[in-house]
Amino acid sequence: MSKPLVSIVMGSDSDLEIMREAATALEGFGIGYEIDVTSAHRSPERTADFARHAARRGIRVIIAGAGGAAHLAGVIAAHTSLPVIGVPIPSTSLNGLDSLLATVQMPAGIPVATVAIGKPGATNAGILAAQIIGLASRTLAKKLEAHKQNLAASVEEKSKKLKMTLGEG
Ligand code: RP5
Repeated sequence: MSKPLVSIVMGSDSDLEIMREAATALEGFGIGYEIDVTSAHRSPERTADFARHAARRGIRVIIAGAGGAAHLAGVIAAHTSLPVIGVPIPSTSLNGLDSLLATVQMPAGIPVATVAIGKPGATNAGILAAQIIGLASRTLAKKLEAHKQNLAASVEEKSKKLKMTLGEG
């Protein structure tokens, strides 16, 4: 894989099934990434060290997923000027509403770009990271345009199938 430009981190290995979706999206755009576990609460020093050193290691965007009292993205954003995308993980009995509110409600001055709860959010985190990196890469910008065209084509396809099913085709 190419040099990692995106760092995907998560509060626990139990978040991996969801956070894999961010990795899959990045792979689709040919963007190198690294993936690891670090916790805002269980390993605060490791988390701060990671955030402080990410930029000088060449990382351009950080995607952070956590569940429950989900402070990981916010704590990372406190220690770096890199853009941080937060993915709320539905890992408690509150089904991710807790993680969403904990991740999105940052005080003014420390932004975290928070995406939807769970797998759709993780996918979008990967795409958003690609869009940020794509600002400085014509090749990547073209891949992002193609992605939108593919989405539009898939809707046309669904429309045709629906009409066939309803006997209107
Ligand atoms: C959070 O607590 C993690 O991000 C995870 O979503 C949740 C549960 O972690 P485990 O108890 O499964 O390690 O910090």
